[in-house]
Amino acid sequence: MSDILQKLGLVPFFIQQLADIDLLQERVGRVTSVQRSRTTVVCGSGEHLVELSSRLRQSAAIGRPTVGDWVVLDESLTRIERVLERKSLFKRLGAGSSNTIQPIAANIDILFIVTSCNEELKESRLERYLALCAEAGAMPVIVLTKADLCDDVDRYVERARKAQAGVAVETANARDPDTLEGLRSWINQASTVALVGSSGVGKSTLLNSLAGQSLAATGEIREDDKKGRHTTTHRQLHILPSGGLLVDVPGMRELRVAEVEQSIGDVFDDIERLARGCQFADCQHNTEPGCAVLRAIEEDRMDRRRLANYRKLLRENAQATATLAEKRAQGRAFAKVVREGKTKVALE
Ligand SMILES: Nc1nc2c(ncn2[C@@H]2O[C@H](COP(=O)(O)OP(=O)(O)OP(=O)(O)O)[C@@H](O)[C@H]2O)c(=O)[nH]1
Ligand SMILES: [Mg+2]
Ligand SMILES: [Zn+2]
Repeated sequence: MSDILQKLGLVPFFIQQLADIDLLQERVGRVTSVQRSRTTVVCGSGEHLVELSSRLRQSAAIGRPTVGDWVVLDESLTRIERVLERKSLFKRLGAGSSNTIQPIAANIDILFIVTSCNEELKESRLERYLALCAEAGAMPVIVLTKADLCDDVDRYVERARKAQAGVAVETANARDPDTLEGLRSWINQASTVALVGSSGVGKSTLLNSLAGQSLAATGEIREDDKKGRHTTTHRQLHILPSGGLLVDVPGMRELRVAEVEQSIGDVFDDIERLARGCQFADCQHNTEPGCAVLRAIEEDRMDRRRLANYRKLLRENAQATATLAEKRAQGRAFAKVVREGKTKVALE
């Protein structure tokens, strides 16, 4: 196998999907960026700017190649013909009213959920990222940057740890490579790590420090509210000189969930365990008598904010899931009308 494919993380899971290995290895590559209609794929023969086959162009966003995907190109290496089955996919419901699932990064092993040791850290946002990470099939690591600007790092670590039982938490000064040993221990030769979090938390700074060179631009944050200025504008897969792959993702403003009920349950396993002790099997932990979750809150064993966020995520998820199902049913009905119309025309 070519050295570059190995560096890009071509592991048996993908190789076994290639029927004709000798032929396909020349045409197989990994998507390193997608900017509007320009998709960049790196193959054994180098980097190629490619188009999508008409079938892929017409497929739903989720089926189109995204950053991190393994793909097969046509013979002229100018068009993506096929997207290999994904090992994992980090996705969210599109911002605004679009109601489409947007893929963010495919085939990632680990998600670095980056937040800072200042007022930027919000437990509810972490819980949301963790639910999406569980759904993606990736391993989460919460990364707390700006530890150098904070004199009470332990308190932030403790808050982050509570977001999900057993979740790994690492602290860092993203600007200082000597403080990144904890993070490096999660990155190995063929693994892909995606960096997600709000603008200005230091994702690109981490990338540059881990790479030992400036691969991405970084930007100052606003002094008044500590928010970033959305310096990174597109997702990009980078190969680290020391091995391993990092996907730098622009700061996310909105992180809507859909079709993640099971994963919400994973993140809030503590609440779901308590709920088994509620008097009513369908207890909403609202005002019901005999509610074990409310009792835990009264006895300070559970955080009121955490319960509120759990319920909020479940509600939001149920609504969005129903809307998506409706949209899909409409799409199917429309396709049927078109199909039947065509048959009729053919018969006439
Ligand atoms: N002192 C200190 N500054 C940091 C740290 N991490 C990031 N910064 C600074 O914070 C600012 C924003 O960093 P970026 O790396 O551009 O943030 P980003 O997460 O990539 O932001 P977007 O690309 O907008 O999503 C820069 O001025 C960094 O130097 C840190 O751990 N300590
Ligand atoms: Mg950035
Ligand atoms: Zn209850």
